[in-house]
Amino acid sequence: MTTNDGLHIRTCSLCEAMCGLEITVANDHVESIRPDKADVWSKGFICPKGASLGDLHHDPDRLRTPMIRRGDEWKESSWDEAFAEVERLLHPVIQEHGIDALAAYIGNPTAHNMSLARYAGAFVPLSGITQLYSAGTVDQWPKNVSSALLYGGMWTIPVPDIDRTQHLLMLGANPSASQGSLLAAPDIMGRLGAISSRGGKVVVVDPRRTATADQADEWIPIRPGTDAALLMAMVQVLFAEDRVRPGRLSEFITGIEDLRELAAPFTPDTVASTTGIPADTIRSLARELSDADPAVVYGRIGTCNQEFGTLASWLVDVINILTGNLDRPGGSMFSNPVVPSLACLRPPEFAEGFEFGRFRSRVRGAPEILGQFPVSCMAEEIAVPGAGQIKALITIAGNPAISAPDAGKLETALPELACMISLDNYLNETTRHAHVILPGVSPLEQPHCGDLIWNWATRNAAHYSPAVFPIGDDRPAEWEILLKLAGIVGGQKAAEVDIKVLDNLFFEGLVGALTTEPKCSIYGRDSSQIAAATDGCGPDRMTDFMIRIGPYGDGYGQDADGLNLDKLKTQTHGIDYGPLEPRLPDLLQTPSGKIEVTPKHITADLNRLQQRLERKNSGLLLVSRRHLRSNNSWMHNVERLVRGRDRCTLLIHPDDAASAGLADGALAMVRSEAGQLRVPVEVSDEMMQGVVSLPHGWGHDREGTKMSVAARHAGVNNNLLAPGAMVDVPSGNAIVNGIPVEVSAAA
Ligand SMILES: Nc1nc2c(c(=O)[nH]1)N[C@H]1C(S)=C(S)[C@@H](COP(=O)(O)OP(=O)(O)OC[C@H]3O[C@@H](n4cnc5c(=O)[nH]c(N)nc54)[C@H](O)[C@@H]3O)O[C@H]1N2
Ligand SMILES: Nc1nc2c(c(=O)[nH]1)N[C@H]1C(S)=C(S)[C@@H](COP(=O)(O)OP(=O)(O)OC[C@H]3O[C@@H](n4cnc5c(=O)[nH]c(N)nc54)[C@H](O)[C@@H]3O)O[C@H]1N2
Ligand code: SF4
Ligand SMILES: [Mo]
Repeated sequence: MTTNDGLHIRTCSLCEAMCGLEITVANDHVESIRPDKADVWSKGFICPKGASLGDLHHDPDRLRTPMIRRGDEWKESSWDEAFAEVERLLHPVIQEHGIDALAAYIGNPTAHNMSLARYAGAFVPLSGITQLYSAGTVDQWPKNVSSALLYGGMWTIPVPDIDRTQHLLMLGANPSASQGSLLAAPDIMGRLGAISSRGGKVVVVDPRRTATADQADEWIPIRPGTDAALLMAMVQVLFAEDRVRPGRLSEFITGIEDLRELAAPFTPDTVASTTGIPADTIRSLARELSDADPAVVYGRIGTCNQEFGTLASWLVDVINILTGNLDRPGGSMFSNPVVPSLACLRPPEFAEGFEFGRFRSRVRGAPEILGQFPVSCMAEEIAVPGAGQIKALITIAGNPAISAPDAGKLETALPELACMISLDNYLNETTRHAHVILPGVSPLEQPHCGDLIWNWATRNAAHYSPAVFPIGDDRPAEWEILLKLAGIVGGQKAAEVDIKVLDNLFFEGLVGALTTEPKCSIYGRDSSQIAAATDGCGPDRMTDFMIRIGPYGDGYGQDADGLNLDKLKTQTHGIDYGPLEPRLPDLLQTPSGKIEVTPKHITADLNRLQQRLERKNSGLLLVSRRHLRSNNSWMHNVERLVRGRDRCTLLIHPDDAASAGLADGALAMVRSEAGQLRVPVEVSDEMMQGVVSLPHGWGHDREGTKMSVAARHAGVNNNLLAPGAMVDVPSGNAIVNGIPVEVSAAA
């Protein structure tokens, strides 16, 4: 028996559900993964992805050794050689062209990885890197903008309290596949079913009758990209029918009367033909919501990465505010995480409130939003020569070649980089262009303790899991890789970067900053004493610190019974502090200290929405979808998750299929302004007429990758069809839902 053998209790870090697992290891091999019934948070729920973590861990294609590419040749290398190569390639670029010639792209798994989540925030300031791109601008950036302006924090995002609500209006989300997003709640479908069982109602607004819509009490098909028009009309009805009742929060809200005026033109009759939803239906949606007690509106990715992402994201909250459902049990609430996230600390540059467009992108002049340009700018910033051109790129747990719009342009741009470094576990569609790949670890090879995800959990809970398979001393952890990279980018020689020094620098800086934060429990304390009283290093030390200054922490001596990391570690099945409690007005960080319900940056976009109402609906629109057995682009190499029927199909309504001369299973040619691809069709009345759906995250047929299973189930990359210039104006977020396409039979 080796040391890792036995039963391990652990959180699945793949998605926001954060399920507890029982992992049995024998002969250093994962024998079985079962739900942990004693987990205080997930209570025995698990999905097929969690059960396949062993396959992922043992996947022979997963990289464990650094890789260096010279021309078309890849060679395994030692860590020292790999970091020396990073230095060799990166230093001349920075010396010749300055730090602005180096960009970083940060991908989604960062948020689910204990090391990366905590040290991406260290990498950026320590390296001095200025050009930041992320998956966030194809995802939730509109919600970040809305929350920054409404509440004063980009991650101050309220969560629908689904366990206590009597009415849920859900737009652009399909938790039957995603298991919840900006909404952490294991067994979410069971919880939604419980709303109906206790006499409440679930209404789903989606162009596709998803499995979520199927289970719901009502499905309302909507023309993609028009949720803002629907929601604005609901606001109009609330005012017109004297149903606006913000309740307890009234004295903490500014701008309600402005809202009445702004909403006036958007009557249900004016938006009906654009949205495809009859005016009477819109009126009943508003009335039912305002009559239900409590009720909540929730919108997710379909309301974000679309034409009016910010307006729709903002209006979701506006309706919760107007109906008195914000910050109230059964409404839309703010969690109070046991382990607060560093990401939630407001950057000093926004101390006086949020400003946008402080600088512009070089090629298309896109304004910076929350410090980032749209990820769709990245391809042109690499391709177009001139001062400020991106010459080097570091990707951190991201696969933009598949996940970013205008994938065709990025594919031609990436090979032009003088230096590309990827911190990633696979040789895939993106990393095949890298000069050096620094492998991360498998989810079972590092401890886990979530932070940011708990920000939108339906309860205040926490869980710490030790690594199942320790990586040993010969491999650096991902936080160490990030610090090493930060040092090299900062100008140090690879061999001379002292990770310990950088870690202390970052940690002590953090402690110092928080002792000057009036709302923090250690305000005014001696920061060197606090730092000295925190043991260890790396993510564990940071986690201990955040727990202790958090709402349930010991406050470094303030509450002897309070929590710290050691105590949390003894709670093998997690710790649960119960359902969410009201947090307003304390949480507000806006300049006025109130909820500023009509921020100009957002309401200015209503003109664009008004113009949309004048545009006639025509042609087919493409939307994306997810599947329970996929995880964005990167888990298609797990055989048991991809076997069976081909999932990468174009879903199309029978009438649209007939017009295009397509029978079920036929090969279609799909064309957009950005590109074209061939894909088999699946004819189904689950699509509304005029809308087709393709999953995202496929297209594994590229040469030079090392994902043998995925290559056999390649599918197509739907971002070849997404025009990079299509962005939601106030956030810069990509529009990947609602792309005009033509569909015909492939020759
Ligand atoms: N058309 C369309 N495009 C979309 C979307 C859509 O709905 N439609 N959705 C968007 C959304 S919401 C998102 S979040 C993005 C996702 O965009 P990305 O984050 O760019 O893509 P992922 O597919 O998540 O790729 C993750 C990468 O991280 C690597 N990886 C996985 N785990 C780890 C780890 O622990 N450590 C390290 N170092 N690497 C790891 C994988 O090998 C993979 O290369 O895609 C967006 N793009
Ligand atoms: N199994 C699995 N789980 C995942 C992921 C995964 O890839 N696989 N990805 C993770 C990530 S990164 C994210 S961000 C979350 C996303 O989680 P969700 O937001 O639940 O995302 P989807 O499942 O893509 O569902 C989006 C729905 O929006 C609909 N839609 C498209 N356009 C519009 C529109 O204009 N209006 C409206 N009302 N609806 C529209 C689509 O038809 C689709 O049903 O899932 C996470 N969880
Ligand atoms: S739902 Fe599945 S992937 Fe998500 S945390 Fe639970 S087991 Fe993991
Ligand atoms: Mo995402």
